[in-house]
Amino acid sequence: MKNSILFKSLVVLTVFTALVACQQEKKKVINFPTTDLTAENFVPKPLKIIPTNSAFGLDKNTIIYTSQNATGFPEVGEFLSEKIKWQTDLELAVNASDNTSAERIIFINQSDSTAFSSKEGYALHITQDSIILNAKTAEGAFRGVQTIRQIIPETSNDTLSETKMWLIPTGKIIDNPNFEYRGSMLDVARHFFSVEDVKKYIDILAYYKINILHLHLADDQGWRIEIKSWPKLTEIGGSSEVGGGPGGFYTQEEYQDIVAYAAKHFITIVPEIDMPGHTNAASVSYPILNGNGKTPKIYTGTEVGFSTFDTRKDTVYAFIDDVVREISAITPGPYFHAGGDESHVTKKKDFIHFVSKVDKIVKKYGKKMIGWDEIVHADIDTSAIAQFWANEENAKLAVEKGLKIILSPGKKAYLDMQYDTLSKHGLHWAGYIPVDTGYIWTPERYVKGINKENILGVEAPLWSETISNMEELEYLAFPRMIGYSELSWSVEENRNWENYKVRLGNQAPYLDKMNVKYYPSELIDWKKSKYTYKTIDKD
Ligand code: TNX
Repeated sequence: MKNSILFKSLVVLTVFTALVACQQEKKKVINFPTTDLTAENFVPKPLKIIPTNSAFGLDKNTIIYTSQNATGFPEVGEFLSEKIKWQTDLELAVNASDNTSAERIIFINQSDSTAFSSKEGYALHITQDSIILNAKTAEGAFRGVQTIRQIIPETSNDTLSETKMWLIPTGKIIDNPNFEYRGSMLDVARHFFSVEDVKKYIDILAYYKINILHLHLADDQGWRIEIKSWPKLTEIGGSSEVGGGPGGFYTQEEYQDIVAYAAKHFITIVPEIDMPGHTNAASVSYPILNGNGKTPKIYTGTEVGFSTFDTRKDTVYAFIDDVVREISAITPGPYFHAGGDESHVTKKKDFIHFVSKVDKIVKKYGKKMIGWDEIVHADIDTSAIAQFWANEENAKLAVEKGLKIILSPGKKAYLDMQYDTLSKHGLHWAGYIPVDTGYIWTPERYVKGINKENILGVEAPLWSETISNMEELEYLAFPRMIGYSELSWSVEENRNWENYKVRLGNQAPYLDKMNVKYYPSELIDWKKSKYTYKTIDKD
């Protein structure tokens, strides 16, 4: 009896040992180094990070799976695979049917969990075998994918196993944006920027979870979007820019290409036609629109405030109806920006009359009107949004009227302000904005009486009077734009300059690999990387 028990035990032990050996044969136990997920260089900083101190070894056998029937999820998986290839050269299969070789997986899962307070929220659970990204929508999954990209190290560890492994710290991340509108504006009117330039800007914005790109499409010096019913706008109005350069414009197809590219990155394009001031290029093309009593001429200087539409002419509103209709038809986002700033030669009562009428046209085409803070004086209802840039009284009035506010204070958030007196490009009418000044302010408390619930979000405008190519654009936009991403995504308790500046310095490898000529502010200890900026030859 005793013997038989012993025998049985021996058999069980042998089988068990064999099984374990078999398992180990299949899956080698790797001694991962101790990690700390909280010490990673995320920008913007996620809401909650809980480290578990081991590592997920991203290698060539990792497979990406996604919920397959949830809209947009497989595409987000493809996007991640493409970016992992760019970063590591690994070619990871997405939703492969043969999964026998998968030792580690990244699973992008649609989840209706009530824990996600917005459509952009997501949760990441990283263990030694899997990275599970849960999100309610593809948009949330896309934001989570940026977080994964940010924690893939620059170099692989080649000693732990026979395959190269990029070690990702394990733990949990729960994340959700602080503001729903997190934007940048690009002025393509003062100087024109090509579709390729705009796409590169979108690539970088998306990496930092920005979700709005506002395009300033018309100003005194140029009209940049084809309007089929008014062809001279681009023929004449598109032919000039500041300093006398060749200008340019987007055909409707090119604009749609930008919109689609932005949509793939879950970025909404906000088109702006600035009016009734800043309209010289439109009036040169069609002098009947002009209301300043002078003969319009092509303008390549940088003064503001001299132009206006004739606000009492029916033709002007027929024109605006066509422009808003054509642009709205090719803009899937909910907003149309109608400008409204610095209309110094429009009488106040005419301005009020004009903005109220334009608001109705914008609504007729299914969009919400955004305007610079001056629009608050018009008779508009609470669906309009005021973009605060200079006048606090206007912003307060907007809040009293029940409008939401986009914060773009010139002194803090204007990307075209110089860093200091030595800056190569930029203006300084609102002051100098070194990298710390641009980051150290609290949108939630910037204007007394304007609280979190009144604020739709933060936008950093890049006006282009002093910049005419990508290198110059990058000099002003980066690194400051990265700080605005944190100011708009991360909650106040998670924002801290001393902590941020270290994470910012560690963005250098990404920016270098993206060939971004950022301003190497001396306030930041920039991490050395193996990539250096390459000048791109333009013909
Ligand atoms: C003010 S901000 C402007 C722009 C200029 C910018 C230069 C705003 C609504 N108007 O027309 O380009 O300053 O910083």
